[in-house]
Amino acid sequence: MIYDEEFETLPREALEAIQLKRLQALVEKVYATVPFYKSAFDEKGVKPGDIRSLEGLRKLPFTLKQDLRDNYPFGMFATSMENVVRIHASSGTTGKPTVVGYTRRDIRTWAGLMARTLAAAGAHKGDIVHNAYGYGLFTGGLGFHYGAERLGASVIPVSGGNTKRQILLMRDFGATVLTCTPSYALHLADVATEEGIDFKSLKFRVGVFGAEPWTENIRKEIEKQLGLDAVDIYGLSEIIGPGVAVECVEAKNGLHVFEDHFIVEVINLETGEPLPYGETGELVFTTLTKEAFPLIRYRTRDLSVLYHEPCKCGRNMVRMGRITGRSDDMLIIRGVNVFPSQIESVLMARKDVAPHYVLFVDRKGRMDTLEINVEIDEGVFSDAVKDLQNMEREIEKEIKDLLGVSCKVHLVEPKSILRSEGKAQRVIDKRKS
Ligand code: DLL
Repeated sequence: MIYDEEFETLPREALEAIQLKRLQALVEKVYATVPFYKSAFDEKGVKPGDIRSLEGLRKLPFTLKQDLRDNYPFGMFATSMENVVRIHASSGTTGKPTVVGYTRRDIRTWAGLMARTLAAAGAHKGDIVHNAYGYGLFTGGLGFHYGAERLGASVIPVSGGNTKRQILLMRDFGATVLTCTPSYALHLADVATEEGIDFKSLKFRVGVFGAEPWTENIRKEIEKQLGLDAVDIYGLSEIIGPGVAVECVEAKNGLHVFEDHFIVEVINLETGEPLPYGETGELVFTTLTKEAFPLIRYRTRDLSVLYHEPCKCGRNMVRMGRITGRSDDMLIIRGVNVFPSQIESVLMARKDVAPHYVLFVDRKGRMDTLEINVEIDEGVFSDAVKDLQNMEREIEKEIKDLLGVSCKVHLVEPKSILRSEGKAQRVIDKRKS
């Protein structure tokens, strides 16, 4: 179902007219209210009145994560704190948290976008949403919560943790929509099996999974183990939280970006030049309707690709491909650029290992080392050390063939890798500590 038929199916021209009007109002506003933007615009010699077309966006400066840190905590807000009704923050791996604020209208906008998101994923009024995204400073829990209520579904604000009890609640309440990170979805399935419950016998029809990278193979694995349609959702605290882009359940092929609220660009990492449709680069977003914390050309460091071919669901907005990595999670191992997602694709293409792994990167002397712990699939019964060693060598060869780096693979016992209730940590780079 299309929740916001009027906007989600707008012809390109009408959509761009709305974007331009909103962009012009936005630049006026941030120039007048956010000292950071006044000086960034002045430095580039651009005035709000110079933005006469959407192409004019290219004249505007980028905003970097560092700019948010420099203005910690509330320095980027475009309204006085009196109008801010909600604060969220994301911790990140280093330094200060990134702090974001919402006015009352921002919360309404966000709820509307999340209702669209859930509807695109196939949820509707009457559904029971088991919301296992974390509640708190993280935007996942409350973002889904408000969206589900707006849609008219019943939401169970279960948050992360206490997995056994979650299984019980899912079964007894008959939830039909599951919302959590993809890694937690797999963990839920494992725990259900341990509890003697076949996850597939539960009432779930669809799952809306995001907040961390995952791959097509993980999607297949989740769909097989959980017996539901697994849909990808993308978002980040800085832009609004979840609700920036989502796949439709009809096609499950690329995430529709809600372009009446966000302008999306993909840029070349080195030059900062916008790239044409179909080319991979860094995603950059400009928020068009946010009041408390608007952002101009925010560099997300997430890598993806945009395409504009029409989708069979009828939505007209540009689609982005699955996130294939982050510009800052790229590991350089002995000079070779390696994205964890590439290693995951090798592992997940195999039937004999489970979708649970950790990469350890270290330096011995002058040599970078890469070791991979991956759980053996429970269905593989061989205890013969020789068989397991052969499997390890085989995986090492596949990785070497694909990426050109040698590594050491260790098969570990099923369920021995720590499960996360939120975002999974899959890379431990000891060179950084
Ligand atoms: O993760 C918001 C969110 C909540 C999205 C629930 C989806 C579902 P942050 O904690 O600020 O916000 O983290 C944002 O997570 O820049 C990406 O690197 C990553 N990320 C989010 N969704 C996806 C996805 C939320 N579908 C950061 N695929 C982003 C890959 C994702 N990475």
